[in-house]
Amino acid sequence: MKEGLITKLTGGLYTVVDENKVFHELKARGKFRHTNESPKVGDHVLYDEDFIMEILERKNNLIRPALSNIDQVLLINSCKAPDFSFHLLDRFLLLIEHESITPIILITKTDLMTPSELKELKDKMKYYETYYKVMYISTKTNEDTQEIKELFKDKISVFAGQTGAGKSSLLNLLDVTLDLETNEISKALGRGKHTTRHSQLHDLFGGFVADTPGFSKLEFYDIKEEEVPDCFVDFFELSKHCKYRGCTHLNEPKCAVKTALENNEILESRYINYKLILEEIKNQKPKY
Ligand SMILES: Nc1nc2c(ncn2[C@@H]2O[C@H](COP(=O)(O)OP(=O)(O)O)[C@@H](O)[C@H]2O)c(=O)[nH]1
Ligand SMILES: [Mg+2]
Ligand SMILES: [Zn+2]
Repeated sequence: MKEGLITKLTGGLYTVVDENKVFHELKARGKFRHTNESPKVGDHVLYDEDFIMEILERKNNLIRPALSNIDQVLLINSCKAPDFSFHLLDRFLLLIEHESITPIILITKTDLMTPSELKELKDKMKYYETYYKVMYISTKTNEDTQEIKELFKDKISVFAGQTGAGKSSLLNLLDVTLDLETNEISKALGRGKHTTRHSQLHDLFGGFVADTPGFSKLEFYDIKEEEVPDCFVDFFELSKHCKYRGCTHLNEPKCAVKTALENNEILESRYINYKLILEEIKNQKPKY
């Protein structure tokens, strides 16, 4: 049997690319029909002439969109239109960290901020740069995209971010042949619930990029309350100095996170968002 990567699924037919970049059209073996683990885009699989025989172990597994083995999420946040939100940024980071995927923060539409607004934002974003790669871009001002293109090599990447943040515009700037529709909000919403959109991986800059945005639903149904502290990487690093194991950094004495907050070593907005999100997760009703 040979090994390959699923890049596409249409009408029950899988497209699998092998190590020589040769594409094969394959069906899934019958046994997958009787399990709820059917092959999905992003899976590394073993296959023979016509059939996918085995799914190799996944390092992560997204339900919506259906994608597996994602290496990184390019998290797109616009400066304005929609306005930059630290709350949204922290929500996205939690969701991405929870799936053990590496986030890369890309701040778009820098042309819409005044120099002083942009400086203020960049100063605050320095905090995140301790833990994450942070990059700035405007698709309107012919900026150099080389550094962004280099992110993709040998990786499976997904774009995420609010509608209108500039995901499609950025992808078009990176590769004009993609020719994605931009600013088609009304159209996207009118598409109807029943049309399933399957994701596809595009061969781009030496890696693969998914064409559907990941983490489009910013809900926390899969995240347990006790998982939240570890998904805030900055708090996680400090937590080894908290007196209590499993410290939630709320009311426990001798909490390293709260000490750091008092000493201005962590961003106040980050702690506020942490508390808000934790409260939200505590109060959410189980989904049936
Ligand atoms: N001023 C400015 N507008 C942008 C920039 N990038 C995208 N836009 C605009 O923002 C709107 C939404 O962009 P789009 O790429 O469709 O966002 P998506 O929903 O995240 O895919 C469009 O009208 C774009 O022209 C940018 O860097 N600067
Ligand atoms: Mg788009
Ligand atoms: Zn603590």
